[in-house]
Amino acid sequence: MPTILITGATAGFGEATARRFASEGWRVIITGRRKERLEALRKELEGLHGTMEGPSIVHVLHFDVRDNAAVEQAIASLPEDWKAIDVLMNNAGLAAGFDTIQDGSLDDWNRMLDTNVKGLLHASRAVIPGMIARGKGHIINIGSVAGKEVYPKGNVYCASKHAVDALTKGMRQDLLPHGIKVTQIAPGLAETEFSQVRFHGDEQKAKQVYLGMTPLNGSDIAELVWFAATRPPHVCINDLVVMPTAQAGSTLVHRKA
Ligand code: NDP
Ligand code: 8X3
Repeated sequence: MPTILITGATAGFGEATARRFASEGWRVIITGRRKERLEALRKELEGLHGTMEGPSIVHVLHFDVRDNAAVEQAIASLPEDWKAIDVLMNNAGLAAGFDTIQDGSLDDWNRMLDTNVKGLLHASRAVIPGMIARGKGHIINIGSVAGKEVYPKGNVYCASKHAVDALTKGMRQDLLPHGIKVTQIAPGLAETEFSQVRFHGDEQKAKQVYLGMTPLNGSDIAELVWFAATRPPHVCINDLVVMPTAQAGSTLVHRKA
């Protein structure tokens, strides 16, 4: 069975994608910083989709994508029969803060750029050599509509997702001779833990983001990852932009009173 490695599988899109792929019989490498969540998810998915006598279908790697040495060490530590990663989902990411550029916090900026841009590079750098050696593979980067347009107070988050957009194109060009597919999925408003993180745990502010409209959810994105990953070998989905029906742009959302 094929293997997918998902960065940021403890919540939101990554967790939903782990559930989706495990339910389809794929082997899933789940990663993130919150180890207890990873272990709980592993147990649950093994219970639902594994067999007592068969090999495990979920493997846990615990690392912070910002720490290149930790990423390298974790990927190198994979048991021999887990090393052939077919799909890498670069999903770990966050927005921190919602401030004008003149009021932004340096700590928030570093968290976003180190996670969304450098974290994606660290995971890719650790996985790509194996894909090149096998002459196949698929990298699925989770960008955002914030990587397609800039909105007020989105400044550094938007810059980080524009970087994901550029890196997706650059990776596709450089990996072309190696038969490696590179896809970007760019969602609009989706209710996960994203806004809780962005507003530093302020539940009220987080809820307001989705007030009066139906946002996307983790399963909606997992479905697109599944679609992209299961096209025939000669087909690469380059870029998928997806918004809730109630959204037509970063600042254009139709809300019911
Ligand atoms: P969640 O906050 O629900 O999940 C984020 C995941 O990223 C968690 O599993 C978290 O794991 C992981 N993560 C964050 N920082 C790190 C780190 N330093 N090292 C390792 N893992 C990390 O958010 P979403 O599921 O919504 O977000 C997933 C991706 O989708 C992000 O890249 C986000 O920018 C993007 N996105 C989100 C949208 C939305 O509206 N929700 C829309 C468009 C794009 P842990 O904390 O355990 O490490
Ligand atoms: C998350 C979507 O609109 O909050 O990337 O930037 S948005």
